Amino acid sequence: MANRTKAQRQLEEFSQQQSKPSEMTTSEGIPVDDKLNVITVGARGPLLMQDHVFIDEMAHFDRERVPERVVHAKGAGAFGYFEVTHDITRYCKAKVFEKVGKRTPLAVRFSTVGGESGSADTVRDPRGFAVKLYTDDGIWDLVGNNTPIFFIRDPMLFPNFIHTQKRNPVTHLKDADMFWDFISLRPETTHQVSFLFSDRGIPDGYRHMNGYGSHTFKMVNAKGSPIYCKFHYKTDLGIKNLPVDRAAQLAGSDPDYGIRDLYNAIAEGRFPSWTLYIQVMTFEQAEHFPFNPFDLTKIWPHSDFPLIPVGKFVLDRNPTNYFAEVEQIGFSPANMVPGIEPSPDKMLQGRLFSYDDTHRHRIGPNFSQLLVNQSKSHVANYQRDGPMCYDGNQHGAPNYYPNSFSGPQDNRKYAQSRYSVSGDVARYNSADEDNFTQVGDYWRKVLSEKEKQRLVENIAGHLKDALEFIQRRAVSNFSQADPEYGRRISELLEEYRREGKAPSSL
Ligand code: HDE
Repeated sequence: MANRTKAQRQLEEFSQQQSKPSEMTTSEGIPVDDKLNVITVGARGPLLMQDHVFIDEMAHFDRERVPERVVHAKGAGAFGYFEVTHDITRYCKAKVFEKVGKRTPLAVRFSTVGGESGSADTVRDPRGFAVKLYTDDGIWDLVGNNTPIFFIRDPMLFPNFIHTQKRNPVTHLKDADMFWDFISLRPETTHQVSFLFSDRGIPDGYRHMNGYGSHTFKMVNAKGSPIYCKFHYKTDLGIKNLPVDRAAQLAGSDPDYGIRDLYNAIAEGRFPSWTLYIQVMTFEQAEHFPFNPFDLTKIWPHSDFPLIPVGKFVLDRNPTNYFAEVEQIGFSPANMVPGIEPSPDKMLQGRLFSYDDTHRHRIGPNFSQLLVNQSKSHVANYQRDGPMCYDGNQHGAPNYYPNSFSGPQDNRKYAQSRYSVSGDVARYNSADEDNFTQVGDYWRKVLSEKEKQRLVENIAGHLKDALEFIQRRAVSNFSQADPEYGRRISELLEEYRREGKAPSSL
């Protein structure tokens, strides 16, 4: 059995590390006499309530699962460090970038988005790429994806958009009408959909894909000068994607392909790494940028805003326990450290509340006390109690502020940069803010002929299952990006129809 992988050998290795098994106890540490037989009245009689060994086990078992994430439920996690390789202190005062060579511990969770916790890793879906940096100034979470853009630009649409990726409430099946109805009604999705159905829509595991903070953020330097920025983390292993047929085969034969690949690579010392870059845009440049620089459906062209290298993310440690360290990890885009601030990007703003809120529901209000979520720098505030408070509850410190008894003090030096805004308070419709220019550029300038062909085949192969009026609306959007793009999809759909594979035959 010499060719078993590290993941397959996990139990053997545990066993080899034990000199002898430890003594079994109940959850309160009381030694257990027999864990194979319940207490009964006579050999065939009923059970007794006094069998605490049995009830302790069963009651805990009944509560073993926390709710899975409403999106990004299936994932893999690992730990490592961020190392600064280039000085960016002229842009940012965050301690994490303080000096070249500085290392900050980090945790990463990769995920698919739409599927449940047991779904296959090799589906066509964006991939989550969330990074938790345990900095000297508390936790900085960069909760990104493997795409520099997103489907929508107004957070109001998010829950409904996600519903279209989930199951039809009647049939409990994924539903092409739901998906393409929404997509075609909201043309701002065209850019991200063109990415999703390209080769990059099915990455080969998690090590061979890039990550992006996606949103526009703000960096502030020690003098208090702000600048807008974007974060890109590019895989040092090079991009690798799975061909559609191989991905489909793996979905059946090895649905945990991504988790396994990451675990074995790290366990065998083949540590994956990513180079972190930033793009920066001054406030003045932002005013003259031809697009809204806070629109998450747009990129900042590298030719105008070149990538500036910053450092490396390295993953060199597997979780020691998946549930404790990956299922219960909680990321939040609201966790920004001094020197990093939100931009007005509506989608980013819309996320700032949602994540901690879902953690309070999913894990519990004291989720930040769990080891994996704990800040490595000190935490001192006036929050107390709540379910599962286990860390000493801030001991004898006063539980109110202000106070005269040396409780923790706030400090104005950490104030965020000031900026002024004006405008009428209203719901602004952003549906038509140039949905197609960048998609057209992508079609004409980025994709090779073979990539174009696979893209239109992937789209038509999925869109064919939607009703014809929805197909037509979707094609019209692709055509507005580039007439050839729409025409080629339309021709393939026509072929499907001729072959009788249109929805009426389903
Ligand atoms: Fe998320 N997203 N999201 N998202 N997201 C969640 O938080 C949400 C968005 C992303 O590995 C949830 O803990 C809103 C963009 C990742 O644990 C939830 C909006 C991007 C992960 C949530 C967005 C992301 C999540 C579900 C729009 C890329 C997994 C469970 C307004 C830039 C993190 C959870 C992990 C998870 C909300 C859009 C990335 C419900 C409201 C854009 C990588 O809170």
